[in-house]
Amino acid sequence: MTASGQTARSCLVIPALNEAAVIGDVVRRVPAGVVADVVVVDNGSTDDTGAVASRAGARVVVEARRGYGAACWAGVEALAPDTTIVAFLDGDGSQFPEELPRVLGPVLAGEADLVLGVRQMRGTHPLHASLGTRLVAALVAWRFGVRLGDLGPFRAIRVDLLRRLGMRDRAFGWPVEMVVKTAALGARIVEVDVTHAPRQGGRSKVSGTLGGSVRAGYAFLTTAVRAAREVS
Ligand SMILES: Nc1nc2c(ncn2[C@@H]2O[C@H](COP(=O)(O)OP(=O)(O)OP(=O)(O)O)[C@@H](O)[C@H]2O)c(=O)[nH]1
Ligand SMILES: [Mg+2]
Repeated sequence: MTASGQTARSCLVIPALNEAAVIGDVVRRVPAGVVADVVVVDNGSTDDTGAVASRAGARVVVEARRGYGAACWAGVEALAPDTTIVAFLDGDGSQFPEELPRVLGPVLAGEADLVLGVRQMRGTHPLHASLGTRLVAALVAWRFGVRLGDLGPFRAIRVDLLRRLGMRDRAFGWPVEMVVKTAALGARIVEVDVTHAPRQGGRSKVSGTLGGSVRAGYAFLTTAVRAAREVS
């Protein structure tokens, strides 16, 4: 039961594009009994991502439309209708599935509507990779008075809130849109520390390169401005 008296059903969605080298390990590291369902959303990988994830025990959903947000949304649409909380983490092994209880905890306790994992970086992290995040955090603080230390991908949200947000971005602005709209609605955001390691194999699609970071940063900011306008 959650603090609100509702029976909680937590599920995990993992977007994955060509992560065959690591996705099996990520799925196997999800602690037993913490989530009712692990959904890996494969966007037409050209490697064995789907088969590896399935062998590791995940339910694999295929989404033809490319994009991080398209994959996350397809995962949400594939959840059982009685799912109350959905968590997200990446399929590249950067986050630690063992830390899922920490990320789910404040939502389960009825203390948060959205929990954001604040990345505690292991190893070097290029400055350019956090530029977009910093700009969006500044916008959210200025516009909605909500101070955030990070906008990382490891997070958990109440499904009823997520459905109210009217999520539109289907690419890398998706996580930003979620945070900005949640802040704009005045819903409760709680931050918890999570470990963040370099990807454990495979190739970067987003922020691993300078060009990728600039593109992601630009997408973050335009999404944030649009989301803020849409809700307020
Ligand atoms: N389904 C789907 N997943 C994607 C897509 N692009 C990226 N991903 C996944 O989204 C997650 C984040 O992408 P990454 O390439 O790790 O981006 P990043 O974390 O900014 O960069 P790294 O420094 O390489 O870790 C990974 O699990 C990818 O497999 C996509 O178009 N569709
Ligand atoms: Mg990554």
